[in-house]
Amino acid sequence: MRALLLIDIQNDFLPGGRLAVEKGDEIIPIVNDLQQHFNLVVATQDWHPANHKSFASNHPGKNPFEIIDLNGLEQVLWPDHCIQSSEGALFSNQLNMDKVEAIFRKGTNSEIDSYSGFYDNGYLKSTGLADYLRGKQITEVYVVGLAGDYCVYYTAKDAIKEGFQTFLIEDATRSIDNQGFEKAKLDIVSKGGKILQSTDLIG
Ligand code: VGL
Ligand code: ZN
Repeated sequence: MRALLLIDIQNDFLPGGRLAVEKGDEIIPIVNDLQQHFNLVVATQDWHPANHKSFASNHPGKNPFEIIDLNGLEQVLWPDHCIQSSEGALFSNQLNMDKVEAIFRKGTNSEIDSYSGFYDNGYLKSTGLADYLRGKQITEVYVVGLAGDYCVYYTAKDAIKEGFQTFLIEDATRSIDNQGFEKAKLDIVSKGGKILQSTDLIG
C-alpha cells in the first residue's frame, strides 16, 4: 500500500508568506493531481509557538539564516513562520484536503526544531507517523511539499530509516536553497530512496 505525504504546504512557505519558498505555489496542481493515485494521503503542518527558538526574533542580535547551537544541535535561525493558529500556518486554500485522512503537527516544542514529519531534529519525540502508516499497511511512502531541502528531505530520510520504500517526487517540491536540494537528493539515493517525477506516476 502506498501513502502520499504532503509536507508543510502552508501559506508561510508559499509566495507572499513569511518564509516563502520560490515558486512553491507551482507544486499545488501537481500535488492535487497525484492524490487520486494513492491509498492514503497524510499531511504535516509546521506548528510553532511564538516563542519558538528556531526564530531569529527570539535571539536578540541574531538575524534570519544565521546558524547557532540550540541545545547541542546546529540550528538555522528562521524568520517567524507557521505560528500556531495564524493565517500563515494554514494550508493553502488551493490545496485539496478532501483526501487527507490525518494531519501530523510538528515544531510545537519551543526548545527544538522539527523538520521531519516523523521525529524532531534530536529524535527526542516521535509524532506517531511511522506507526500510523504501519497500522494502515503502508509499505511505500511518496514525499512531496515544502521545502525540498528541509522538511521534505528530513521526512524522506526518516521514512527510509523506518523501513518504508521511499520516493521523493521532485517536481512536486521546491527548495529554499537549490544547492542544498542537490545534496539532499544524492543523500536520499545513497540511503536507498528514489527520486521520481510526477509523470512517472500519472503519465
Ligand atoms: C521548514 C524551515 C523551518 C520546512 C520548516 O517546512 O521545510 N523549513 N521550518
Ligand atoms: Zn518551522
